[in-house]
Amino acid sequence: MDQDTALRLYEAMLLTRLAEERLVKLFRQGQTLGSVYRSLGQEATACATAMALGPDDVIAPMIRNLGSMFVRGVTPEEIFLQYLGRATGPSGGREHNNHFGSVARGVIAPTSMLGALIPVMAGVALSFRQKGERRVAMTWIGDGGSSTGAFYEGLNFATVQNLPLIVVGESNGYAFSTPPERQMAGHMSQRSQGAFTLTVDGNDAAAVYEASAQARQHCLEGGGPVFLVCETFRMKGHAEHDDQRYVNPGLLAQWAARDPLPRLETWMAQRGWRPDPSLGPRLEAKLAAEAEAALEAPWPGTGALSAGIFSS
Ligand SMILES: Cc1ncc(C[n+]2csc(CCOP(=O)(O)OP(=O)(O)O)c2C)c(N)n1
Repeated sequence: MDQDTALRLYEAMLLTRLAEERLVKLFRQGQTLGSVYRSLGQEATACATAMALGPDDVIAPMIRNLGSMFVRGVTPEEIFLQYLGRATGPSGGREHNNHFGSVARGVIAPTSMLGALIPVMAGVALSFRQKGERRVAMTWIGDGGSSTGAFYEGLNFATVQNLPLIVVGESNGYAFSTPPERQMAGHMSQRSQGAFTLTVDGNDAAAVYEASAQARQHCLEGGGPVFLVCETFRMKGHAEHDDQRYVNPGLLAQWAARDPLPRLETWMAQRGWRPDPSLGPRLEAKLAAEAEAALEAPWPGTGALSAGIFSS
């Protein structure tokens, strides 16, 4: 990873953390329409994977991959409007959190149904192969989500068809309150069904970037899909309404010591690369202003109820 990429990656990860912190403030003020889903501690798994893609590649994020959307050019302003349910937000108040896509920026809308995006993205990858385009599709799945039928069907199809699909496995310790040993036999990395599999420290942004670049190359060379398993940890509850009392605090402390942001800073410092010290305060000020502006944005009118709905 070169200096420019490392600095951009650091900025995307910091932006993700600070934007989510701002969302938590809005949640505690009762402003968001639902709960807030954090990717605290998983910013490298979301951002460094997307950062290794080319501009024509397509992603389908899940709930802990807000950072991947920022990498593709989605703005915090859009995210605030969306969480606040405003008319000027990406889904006009019909959905909340990060549930919206942007075809122009190569983002397929996240969906709640765990695993469902894998067959969708296998289809996207199939279209690339049919058109002879050098592009890859990427999506993410949690350890819990890897126990769904859709995960198996999608990855199996991609393997049999030799498709340029990267499935990022987020091995992050819990699915709601269920640890992996209560819902799967063996380790997530054993669920690849013949796809080329890489396992990486998901909190080491440089390692995630290199593995993702390798995965992309593997796809572009016609090697078929890659299952890229990132070892990481969900540092918050399922969402802000969940106080994660079922997680051993010692485990959280162990993983806090592996926080991906300071680790990337150290990795960069070893190469003499340093982010601009004013970056954090600048991002915070911008996010605060954007959140304020989003609070002033209009609500959808009643006419929005029937907009976009087919009736005959
Ligand atoms: C098919 C399906 N089953 C159940 C759910 C309800 N559900 C939403 S999130 C979640 C846990 C997800 O855990 P995991 O995939 O490990 O991701 P994490 O939240 O740990 O990042 C469940 C069971 C769902 N959304 N979709």
